[in-house]
Amino acid sequence: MRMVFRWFGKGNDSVSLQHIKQIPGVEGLVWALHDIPAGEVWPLDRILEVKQQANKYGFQIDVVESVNIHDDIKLGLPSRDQYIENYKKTIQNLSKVGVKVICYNFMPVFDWVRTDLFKPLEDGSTALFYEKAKVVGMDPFELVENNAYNPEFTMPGWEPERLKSLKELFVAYSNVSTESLWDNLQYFLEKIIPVAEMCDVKMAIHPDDPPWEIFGLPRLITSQDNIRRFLKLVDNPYNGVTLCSGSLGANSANDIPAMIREFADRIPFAHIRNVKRFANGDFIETSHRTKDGSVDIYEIVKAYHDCGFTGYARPDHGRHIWDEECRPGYGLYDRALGIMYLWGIWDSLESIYKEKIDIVHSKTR
Ligand code: DNO
Ligand code: MN
Repeated sequence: MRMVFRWFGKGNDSVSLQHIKQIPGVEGLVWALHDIPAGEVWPLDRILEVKQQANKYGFQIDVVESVNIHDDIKLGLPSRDQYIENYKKTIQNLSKVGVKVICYNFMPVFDWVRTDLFKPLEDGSTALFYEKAKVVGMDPFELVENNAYNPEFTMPGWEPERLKSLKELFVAYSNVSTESLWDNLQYFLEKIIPVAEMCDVKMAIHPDDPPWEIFGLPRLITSQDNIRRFLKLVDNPYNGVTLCSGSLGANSANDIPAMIREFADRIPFAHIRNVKRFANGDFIETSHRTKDGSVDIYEIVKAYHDCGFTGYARPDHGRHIWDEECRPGYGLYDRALGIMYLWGIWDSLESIYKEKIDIVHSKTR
Protein backbone atom coordinates (compact mmCIF):
# COMPACT_ATOMS: atom_id res chain seq x y z
CA MET A 1 0.00 0.00 0.00
CA ARG A 2 1.50 3.29 -1.09
CA MET A 3 0.10 6.17 0.95
CA VAL A 4 -0.75 9.42 -0.82
CA PHE A 5 -2.49 12.62 0.26
CA ARG A 6 -4.80 14.94 -1.66
CA TRP A 7 -3.49 18.46 -2.08
CA PHE A 8 -5.43 21.12 -4.00
CA GLY A 9 -2.45 23.22 -5.01
CA LYS A 10 -0.63 26.35 -3.99
CA GLY A 11 -3.05 29.07 -2.89
CA ASN A 12 -5.98 26.66 -3.19
CA ASP A 13 -5.51 24.62 -0.01
CA SER A 14 -5.29 25.41 3.69
CA VAL A 15 -2.82 22.56 4.16
CA SER A 16 0.87 23.14 3.39
CA LEU A 17 3.28 20.67 1.84
CA GLN A 18 5.48 21.06 4.90
CA HIS A 19 2.64 19.81 7.09
CA ILE A 20 1.84 16.91 4.79
CA LYS A 21 5.51 15.98 4.94
CA GLN A 22 5.16 15.50 8.70
CA ILE A 23 2.49 12.78 8.37
CA PRO A 24 4.19 9.39 8.65
CA GLY A 25 4.47 7.30 5.53
CA VAL A 26 3.07 9.69 2.92
CA GLU A 27 5.06 9.35 -0.28
CA GLY A 28 3.07 11.34 -2.80
CA LEU A 29 0.47 13.98 -3.56
CA VAL A 30 -2.87 13.44 -5.21
CA TRP A 31 -3.28 16.56 -7.27
CA ALA A 32 -5.02 18.28 -10.18
CA LEU A 33 -5.02 21.55 -12.10
CA HIS A 34 -8.29 22.65 -10.59
CA ASP A 35 -8.56 25.88 -12.55
CA ILE A 36 -8.59 24.19 -15.96
CA PRO A 37 -12.16 23.68 -17.16
CA ALA A 38 -13.28 20.15 -18.04
CA GLY A 39 -12.57 19.42 -21.68
CA GLU A 40 -9.41 21.50 -22.04
CA VAL A 41 -5.90 20.11 -22.46
CA TRP A 42 -3.66 20.36 -19.38
CA PRO A 43 -0.56 22.24 -20.52
CA LEU A 44 2.78 20.59 -19.90
CA ASP A 45 4.34 23.68 -18.32
CA ARG A 46 1.57 23.83 -15.69
CA ILE A 47 2.06 20.13 -14.95
CA LEU A 48 5.79 20.62 -14.58
CA GLU A 49 5.19 23.45 -12.15
CA VAL A 50 3.33 21.08 -9.79
CA LYS A 51 6.05 18.48 -10.20
CA GLN A 52 8.68 20.98 -9.10
CA GLN A 53 6.65 22.08 -6.06
CA ALA A 54 6.14 18.44 -5.03
CA ASN A 55 9.72 17.35 -5.63
CA LYS A 56 10.98 20.11 -3.34
CA TYR A 57 9.42 18.14 -0.50
CA GLY A 58 10.38 14.73 -1.86
CA PHE A 59 6.83 13.85 -2.96
CA GLN A 60 5.97 11.98 -6.14
CA ILE A 61 2.93 13.04 -8.19
CA ASP A 62 1.92 9.62 -9.55
CA VAL A 63 -1.82 10.04 -8.90
CA VAL A 64 -4.07 12.70 -10.42
CA GLU A 65 -7.59 13.34 -9.13
CA SER A 66 -9.47 14.24 -11.18
CA VAL A 67 -9.23 14.92 -14.88
CA ASN A 68 -12.90 15.78 -15.21
CA ILE A 69 -15.03 14.63 -18.12
CA HIS A 70 -16.80 17.27 -20.17
CA ASP A 71 -20.59 16.98 -20.00
CA ASP A 72 -20.82 16.63 -23.80
CA ILE A 73 -19.02 13.28 -23.45
CA LYS A 74 -21.48 12.09 -20.81
CA LEU A 75 -24.36 13.42 -22.90
CA GLY A 76 -23.05 11.70 -26.03
CA LEU A 77 -23.17 14.88 -28.16
CA PRO A 78 -21.30 15.09 -31.50
CA SER A 79 -18.94 17.63 -29.94
CA ARG A 80 -17.66 14.88 -27.61
CA ASP A 81 -15.01 13.76 -30.10
CA GLN A 82 -13.05 16.99 -29.76
CA TYR A 83 -13.20 16.75 -25.96
CA ILE A 84 -12.05 13.13 -26.11
CA GLU A 85 -9.10 14.18 -28.28
CA ASN A 86 -8.21 16.79 -25.67
CA TYR A 87 -8.49 14.17 -22.93
CA LYS A 88 -6.04 11.94 -24.79
CA LYS A 89 -3.55 14.82 -25.01
CA THR A 90 -3.89 15.40 -21.28
CA ILE A 91 -3.15 11.71 -20.62
CA GLN A 92 -0.07 11.99 -22.83
CA ASN A 93 1.12 15.17 -21.10
CA LEU A 94 0.62 13.63 -17.67
CA SER A 95 2.53 10.51 -18.66
CA LYS A 96 5.50 12.71 -19.59
CA VAL A 97 6.06 13.54 -15.91
CA GLY A 98 5.53 9.94 -14.79
CA VAL A 99 1.86 10.03 -13.73
CA LYS A 100 0.63 6.44 -13.22
CA VAL A 101 -3.05 6.79 -12.26
CA ILE A 102 -5.83 9.15 -13.31
CA CYS A 103 -8.95 9.20 -11.17
CA TYR A 104 -12.15 10.57 -12.75
CA ASN A 105 -15.88 10.14 -12.38
CA PHE A 106 -18.82 9.80 -14.73
CA MET A 107 -21.55 11.44 -12.65
CA PRO A 108 -23.96 13.67 -14.54
CA VAL A 109 -24.06 17.34 -13.45
CA PHE A 110 -22.88 16.99 -9.84
CA ASP A 111 -19.82 15.39 -8.32
CA TRP A 112 -20.37 14.25 -4.70
CA VAL A 113 -23.51 15.56 -2.98
CA ARG A 114 -24.07 16.44 0.68
CA THR A 115 -26.76 18.57 2.32
CA ASP A 116 -24.49 19.96 5.01
CA LEU A 117 -20.76 20.58 4.63
CA PHE A 118 -20.09 21.41 8.28
CA LYS A 119 -22.67 19.52 10.35
CA PRO A 120 -21.93 20.14 14.04
CA LEU A 121 -21.33 17.05 16.17
CA GLU A 122 -21.63 16.67 19.94
CA ASP A 123 -17.88 16.75 20.49
CA GLY A 124 -17.52 20.15 18.83
CA SER A 125 -16.20 18.86 15.52
CA THR A 126 -18.08 19.12 12.22
CA ALA A 127 -18.42 16.73 9.29
CA LEU A 128 -19.99 16.26 5.86
CA PHE A 129 -23.59 15.13 6.19
CA TYR A 130 -26.26 13.80 3.82
CA GLU A 131 -29.90 14.16 4.79
CA LYS A 132 -32.03 12.01 2.55
CA ALA A 133 -35.37 13.72 3.16
CA LYS A 134 -33.81 17.08 2.40
CA VAL A 135 -32.48 15.91 -0.98
CA VAL A 136 -35.78 14.24 -1.88
CA GLY A 137 -37.71 17.46 -1.33
CA MET A 138 -34.99 19.76 -2.59
CA ASP A 139 -34.60 21.74 -5.73
CA PRO A 140 -31.12 21.19 -7.21
CA PHE A 141 -30.67 24.96 -7.30
CA GLU A 142 -31.06 25.06 -3.54
CA LEU A 143 -28.33 22.43 -3.25
CA VAL A 144 -26.01 24.66 -5.23
CA GLU A 145 -26.72 27.48 -2.77
CA ASN A 146 -25.82 25.15 0.12
CA ASN A 147 -22.57 24.22 -1.52
CA ALA A 148 -21.66 27.76 -2.45
CA TYR A 149 -19.05 27.66 0.26
CA ASN A 150 -15.85 29.67 0.40
CA PRO A 151 -15.38 31.25 -3.03
CA GLU A 152 -11.69 31.50 -2.19
CA PHE A 153 -11.23 27.85 -3.10
CA THR A 154 -12.34 25.97 -6.20
CA MET A 155 -14.55 23.10 -5.15
CA PRO A 156 -14.06 20.24 -7.59
CA GLY A 157 -17.32 19.44 -9.31
CA TRP A 158 -18.87 22.65 -8.07
CA GLU A 159 -17.17 25.16 -10.33
CA PRO A 160 -19.30 28.35 -10.47
CA GLU A 161 -19.03 28.65 -14.29
CA ARG A 162 -20.49 25.19 -14.74
CA LEU A 163 -23.25 25.73 -12.25
CA LYS A 164 -24.36 28.86 -14.07
CA SER A 165 -25.69 26.61 -16.81
CA LEU A 166 -27.39 24.20 -14.41
CA LYS A 167 -30.82 24.59 -16.00
CA GLU A 168 -29.47 23.82 -19.48
CA LEU A 169 -27.60 20.81 -18.10
CA PHE A 170 -30.75 19.40 -16.53
CA VAL A 171 -32.65 19.87 -19.79
CA ALA A 172 -29.84 18.13 -21.73
CA TYR A 173 -29.72 15.17 -19.33
CA SER A 174 -33.47 14.70 -19.48
CA ASN A 175 -32.78 12.81 -22.76
CA VAL A 176 -30.13 10.55 -21.24
CA SER A 177 -31.36 7.26 -19.81
CA THR A 178 -29.22 5.02 -17.61
CA GLU A 179 -28.56 2.75 -20.61
CA SER A 180 -27.48 5.59 -22.85
CA LEU A 181 -25.16 6.85 -20.12
CA TRP A 182 -23.56 3.37 -20.10
CA ASP A 183 -23.20 3.62 -23.90
CA ASN A 184 -21.58 7.03 -23.63
CA LEU A 185 -19.17 5.73 -21.02
CA GLN A 186 -18.24 2.79 -23.24
CA TYR A 187 -17.68 5.09 -26.23
CA PHE A 188 -15.34 7.22 -24.10
CA LEU A 189 -13.42 4.21 -22.72
CA GLU A 190 -12.95 2.59 -26.12
CA LYS A 191 -11.19 5.74 -27.32
CA ILE A 192 -9.23 6.50 -24.15
CA ILE A 193 -7.98 3.16 -22.84
CA PRO A 194 -5.64 2.33 -25.77
CA VAL A 195 -3.94 5.71 -25.24
CA ALA A 196 -3.73 5.12 -21.48
CA GLU A 197 -2.20 1.71 -22.10
CA MET A 198 0.37 3.14 -24.51
CA CYS A 199 1.26 5.81 -21.94
CA ASP A 200 1.27 3.31 -19.03
CA VAL A 201 -1.33 5.36 -17.15
CA LYS A 202 -4.13 3.49 -15.36
CA MET A 203 -7.57 5.07 -15.61
CA ALA A 204 -9.51 4.66 -12.34
CA ILE A 205 -13.18 5.64 -12.23
CA HIS A 206 -14.52 6.90 -8.90
CA PRO A 207 -17.87 5.50 -7.72
CA ASP A 208 -20.91 7.74 -7.65
CA ASP A 209 -21.40 9.55 -4.39
CA PRO A 210 -23.94 8.86 -3.02
CA PRO A 211 -24.31 5.55 -4.87
CA TRP A 212 -27.93 6.03 -5.95
CA GLU A 213 -29.96 8.23 -8.28
CA ILE A 214 -30.51 11.83 -7.23
CA PHE A 215 -32.67 14.51 -8.84
CA GLY A 216 -33.70 11.98 -11.50
CA LEU A 217 -30.15 11.85 -12.88
CA PRO A 218 -28.82 8.39 -13.75
CA ARG A 219 -25.95 6.89 -11.74
CA LEU A 220 -23.76 4.00 -12.88
CA ILE A 221 -20.90 3.15 -10.52
CA THR A 222 -22.94 2.24 -7.48
CA SER A 223 -22.59 -1.49 -6.69
CA GLN A 224 -20.53 -4.65 -7.14
CA ASP A 225 -22.65 -5.75 -10.13
CA ASN A 226 -22.27 -2.39 -11.83
CA ILE A 227 -18.50 -2.29 -11.24
CA ARG A 228 -18.28 -5.77 -12.79
CA ARG A 229 -20.26 -4.47 -15.78
CA PHE A 230 -18.01 -1.41 -15.98
CA LEU A 231 -14.79 -3.43 -16.02
CA LYS A 232 -16.12 -5.55 -18.87
CA LEU A 233 -16.95 -2.52 -21.05
CA VAL A 234 -13.27 -2.49 -21.91
CA ASP A 235 -11.64 -5.51 -20.36
CA ASN A 236 -8.13 -4.18 -19.98
CA PRO A 237 -5.98 -3.66 -16.85
CA TYR A 238 -5.71 0.03 -17.75
CA ASN A 239 -9.46 0.36 -17.24
CA GLY A 240 -9.77 0.30 -13.45
CA VAL A 241 -11.57 1.64 -10.41
CA THR A 242 -10.81 4.04 -7.58
CA LEU A 243 -12.48 1.95 -4.92
CA CYS A 244 -13.96 4.49 -2.50
CA SER A 245 -15.14 2.82 0.70
CA GLY A 246 -16.98 5.93 1.86
CA SER A 247 -18.96 6.49 -1.33
CA LEU A 248 -19.94 2.83 -1.77
CA GLY A 249 -20.34 2.41 2.00
CA ALA A 250 -23.29 4.82 2.10
CA ASN A 251 -25.38 1.88 0.87
CA SER A 252 -25.55 -1.00 3.37
CA ALA A 253 -26.02 -3.50 0.52
CA ASN A 254 -22.46 -2.88 -0.67
CA ASP A 255 -19.97 -5.45 0.66
CA ILE A 256 -16.71 -3.58 0.12
CA PRO A 257 -14.24 -6.30 1.25
CA ALA A 258 -15.97 -8.64 -1.24
CA MET A 259 -15.48 -6.04 -3.99
CA ILE A 260 -11.79 -5.70 -3.13
CA ARG A 261 -11.33 -9.47 -3.32
CA GLU A 262 -13.17 -9.71 -6.64
CA PHE A 263 -11.63 -6.68 -8.38
CA ALA A 264 -8.18 -6.58 -6.72
CA ASP A 265 -6.17 -6.50 -9.94
CA ARG A 266 -8.29 -3.64 -11.30
CA ILE A 267 -7.96 -1.27 -8.31
CA PRO A 268 -4.92 0.96 -8.82
CA PHE A 269 -6.18 3.48 -6.27
CA ALA A 270 -8.04 3.08 -2.96
CA HIS A 271 -10.00 5.77 -1.13
CA ILE A 272 -10.43 4.65 2.45
CA ARG A 273 -12.86 6.36 4.82
CA ASN A 274 -15.79 5.58 7.07
CA VAL A 275 -19.43 6.74 7.11
CA LYS A 276 -22.18 6.20 9.63
CA ARG A 277 -25.51 5.24 8.10
CA PHE A 278 -28.86 5.90 9.73
CA ALA A 279 -32.05 3.89 9.29
CA ASN A 280 -33.79 6.81 7.53
CA GLY A 281 -31.20 6.91 4.72
CA ASP A 282 -29.08 9.75 6.14
CA PHE A 283 -25.34 9.34 6.55
CA ILE A 284 -22.50 11.29 8.11
CA GLU A 285 -18.76 11.04 7.58
CA THR A 286 -16.95 9.86 10.72
CA SER A 287 -13.41 9.21 11.84
CA HIS A 288 -11.72 6.27 10.11
CA ARG A 289 -12.08 4.03 13.15
CA THR A 290 -14.30 1.00 12.49
CA LYS A 291 -16.20 1.53 15.76
CA ASP A 292 -17.17 5.09 14.82
CA GLY A 293 -19.01 4.29 11.61
CA SER A 294 -20.90 1.61 9.67
CA VAL A 295 -18.03 0.58 7.40
CA ASP A 296 -15.61 -2.04 8.67
CA ILE A 297 -12.29 -0.35 7.90
CA TYR A 298 -10.34 -3.20 9.48
CA GLU A 299 -11.94 -5.74 7.10
CA ILE A 300 -11.27 -3.42 4.17
CA VAL A 301 -7.57 -3.02 4.96
CA LYS A 302 -7.36 -6.75 5.62
CA ALA A 303 -8.89 -7.50 2.21
CA TYR A 304 -6.29 -5.27 0.55
CA HIS A 305 -3.53 -6.91 2.56
CA ASP A 306 -4.72 -10.42 1.72
CA CYS A 307 -4.72 -9.50 -1.97
CA GLY A 308 -1.15 -8.21 -1.77
CA PHE A 309 -2.28 -4.69 -2.67
CA THR A 310 0.61 -2.58 -3.98
CA GLY A 311 -1.50 0.30 -5.33
CA TYR A 312 -1.98 3.83 -4.03
CA ALA A 313 -4.27 4.65 -1.11
CA ARG A 314 -5.45 7.85 0.48
CA PRO A 315 -7.55 8.62 3.51
CA ASP A 316 -10.15 10.48 1.38
CA HIS A 317 -12.21 12.74 3.65
CA GLY A 318 -11.96 13.62 7.31
CA ARG A 319 -13.99 15.53 9.89
CA HIS A 320 -13.05 19.08 10.81
CA ILE A 321 -11.48 18.87 14.26
CA TRP A 322 -9.40 20.95 16.68
CA ASP A 323 -10.94 24.16 15.25
CA GLU A 324 -9.20 23.73 11.95
CA GLU A 325 -10.36 26.02 9.16
CA CYS A 326 -10.23 24.08 5.94
CA ARG A 327 -12.08 22.92 2.87
CA PRO A 328 -15.03 20.65 3.62
CA GLY A 329 -13.67 17.14 4.19
CA TYR A 330 -10.07 18.10 3.54
CA GLY A 331 -8.51 19.25 6.76
CA LEU A 332 -5.07 18.13 7.85
CA TYR A 333 -5.74 16.68 11.29
CA ASP A 334 -8.44 14.09 10.82
CA ARG A 335 -6.99 12.81 7.57
CA ALA A 336 -3.60 12.45 9.30
CA LEU A 337 -5.29 10.52 12.13
CA GLY A 338 -6.93 8.36 9.47
CA ILE A 339 -3.57 7.57 7.94
CA MET A 340 -2.18 6.48 11.30
CA TYR A 341 -5.18 4.20 11.82
CA LEU A 342 -4.68 2.66 8.36
CA TRP A 343 -0.97 2.17 8.99
CA GLY A 344 -1.73 0.69 12.41
CA ILE A 345 -3.91 -1.98 10.85
CA TRP A 346 -1.58 -2.56 7.91
CA ASP A 347 1.59 -2.86 10.01
CA SER A 348 0.03 -5.31 12.43
CA LEU A 349 -1.25 -7.42 9.52
CA GLU A 350 2.26 -7.37 8.10
CA SER A 351 3.80 -8.68 11.30
CA ILE A 352 1.14 -11.37 11.74
CA TYR A 353 1.80 -12.43 8.15
CA LYS A 354 5.57 -12.51 8.72
CA GLU A 355 5.15 -14.57 11.88
CA LYS A 356 3.05 -17.10 9.96
CA ILE A 357 5.69 -17.34 7.21
CA ASP A 358 8.42 -17.85 9.84
CA ILE A 359 6.43 -20.68 11.42
CA VAL A 360 5.95 -22.38 8.04
CA HIS A 361 9.68 -22.01 7.32
CA SER A 362 10.76 -23.39 10.68
CA LYS A 363 8.48 -26.42 10.17
CA THR A 364 9.86 -27.16 6.72
CA ARG A 365 13.47 -26.84 7.86
C1 DNO B 1 -15.49 11.44 -2.68
C2 DNO B 1 -14.31 12.13 -3.25
C3 DNO B 1 -14.71 12.74 -4.61
C4 DNO B 1 -13.78 12.41 -5.71
C5 DNO B 1 -14.25 12.68 -7.11
C6 DNO B 1 -13.42 11.89 -8.10
O1 DNO B 1 -15.46 10.37 -2.16
O2 DNO B 1 -13.27 11.26 -3.26
O3 DNO B 1 -14.77 14.12 -4.47
O4 DNO B 1 -12.63 13.15 -5.55
O5 DNO B 1 -15.57 12.38 -7.27
O6 DNO B 1 -13.64 12.31 -9.41
MN1 MN C 1 -13.66 9.01 -2.64
